[in-house]
Amino acid sequence: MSKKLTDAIIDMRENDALKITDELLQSGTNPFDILEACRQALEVIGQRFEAGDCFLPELIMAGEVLKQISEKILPLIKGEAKAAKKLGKIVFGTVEGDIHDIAKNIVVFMLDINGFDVTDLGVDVPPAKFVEATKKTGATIVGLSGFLTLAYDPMKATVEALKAAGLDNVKVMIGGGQMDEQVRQYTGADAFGRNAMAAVSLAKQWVGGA
Ligand code: B12
Repeated sequence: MSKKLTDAIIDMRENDALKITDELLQSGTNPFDILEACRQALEVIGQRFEAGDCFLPELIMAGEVLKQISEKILPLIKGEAKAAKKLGKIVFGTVEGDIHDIAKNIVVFMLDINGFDVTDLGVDVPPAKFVEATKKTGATIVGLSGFLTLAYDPMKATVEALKAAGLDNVKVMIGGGQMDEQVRQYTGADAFGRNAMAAVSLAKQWVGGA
């Protein structure tokens, strides 16, 4: 059934994808399995886009479907796992020049329901804005999301701007499509996380809660 969802998204059958999501939820499928089915579909669409087998409208449509599906799913997860106490403050955003936000929204959501007080700065966030928000909130963790190769330099610039502002003790994590350990080294961030759960465990480690 999850495979049916992956195929519906890949084939751009938007209504089918939403219907299958409802059916999966009704049959008690784990919301995380539904998100994984979506992720796989978007990976295929991304590869097709890269190969020139599909174009921007398809990319936009796939993003739109995933947004609608995550809006259906995330509130259900919230019901399950709302943590009572705030473990720490985090400033989060998609870096300058990058507007991919679906993944960021999932990570912010997971941090929130796991007990963190998250300030979400949105997308295309310049380094100075991260610095300003970190100072204002007193956050001890900054999360940088980015999907483009072009996001490497803004990530590096953000890490440098935090240091230049005297926020050396603030821990920085990065993540998103093209990010990996090599990019982490390039940017000078403290850690790279592959998915939302990795973001949660890093944050818990950093506040001493895991
Ligand atoms: C959907 C999509 C879009 C949508 C975005 C919609 C939105 N509101 O987010 C739209 C259509 C707007 C778009 C635009 C563009 N896109 Co685009 N897009 C994608 C696509 C298909 C999926 C991304 C996605 O949301 N995946 C679903 C998420 C949920 O899955 P996930 O990554 O596993 O999520 C986890 C991790 O990312 C992690 N995570 C994310 N952030 C963080 C942060 C931290 C701290 C941590 C720890 C973890 C973490 O946690 C998430 C949840 O578990 C990717 C291909 C891909 N597979 O990545 C291309 C892709 C990223 N796009 C690409 C490109 C080229 C573009 C455009 C430049 C196209 C164009 N010509 O205009 C523009 C860029 C616009 C800009 N300035 O940003 C390329 C990038 C190539 C590159 N090397 O830079 C990709 C890789 C496609 C490809 N293969 O060519 N895109």
